[in-house]
Amino acid sequence: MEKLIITAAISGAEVTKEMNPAVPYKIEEFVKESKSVYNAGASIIHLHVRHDDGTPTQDKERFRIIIDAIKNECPDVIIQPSTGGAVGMSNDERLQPTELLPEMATLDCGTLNFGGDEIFENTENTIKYFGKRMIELGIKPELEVFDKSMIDMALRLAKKGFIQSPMHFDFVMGVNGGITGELRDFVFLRGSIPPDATYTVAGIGRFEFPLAVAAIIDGGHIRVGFEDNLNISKGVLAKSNGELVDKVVRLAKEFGREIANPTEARRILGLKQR
Ligand code: KMH
Ligand code: ZN
Repeated sequence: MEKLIITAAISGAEVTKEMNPAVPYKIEEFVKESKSVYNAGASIIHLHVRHDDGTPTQDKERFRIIIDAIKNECPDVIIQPSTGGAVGMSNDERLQPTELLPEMATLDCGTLNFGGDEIFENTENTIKYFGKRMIELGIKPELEVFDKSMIDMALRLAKKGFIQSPMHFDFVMGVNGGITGELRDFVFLRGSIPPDATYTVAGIGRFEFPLAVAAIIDGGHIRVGFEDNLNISKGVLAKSNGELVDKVVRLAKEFGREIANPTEARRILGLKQR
């Protein structure tokens, strides 16, 4: 079994300091949270950025400043910018961080309800547009799937040349409007991807750690972080993103699964360091 790649989704676009005071907004807070996850064993940082007041932004310059500041402290960490951004942003607004030529970026594979009146919109043409852009720029997409139909969409678009193989999926499980985080649904998703594909699983809220254990046993990879879950245990806020990564590392050790460093993660995912 390959070593375990841990991705830390340290900020997201929806969670706020009111929900957990450690959610990063300012540059120094992004650096602090990045160091906490890197030192704990994460090799990938899934990155959304904010203005100092917490407003989510896909501004290229804000990404550049925060990525440079993170790389100063964590030189070999893999930065995976979001191209999902926040609900309501335009396609070109969302794509801005790809101009910085990251090794990886997310590629969201379908539209879904996102709670209340919110719709996270990713039409077929949007997915094609993002996929084509990432092929042109040599960026490996992490295919964000919130439901089984989004795997089917990715497989169909791969046949048409908009996504290259081997594919790397992120099963985001437990979003209101997406697939649940039940083990039955995890088994369904993981059985629906091609044999040469890799996957990571991001369980939302209470699903984060049970699904982490499923991936540890199954040979998959794991995403944790404030974007997905703010608590270290029921009713107890995590003090940092690093505390969430620490818990995954402890669980992996219990099951004898070793943790991948960034070099090993690059090999497993076929990334080229720039
Ligand atoms: N913030 C969500 C609307 C991604 O990073 O690609 C979308 C999201 C997915 O977080
Ligand atoms: Zn995200």
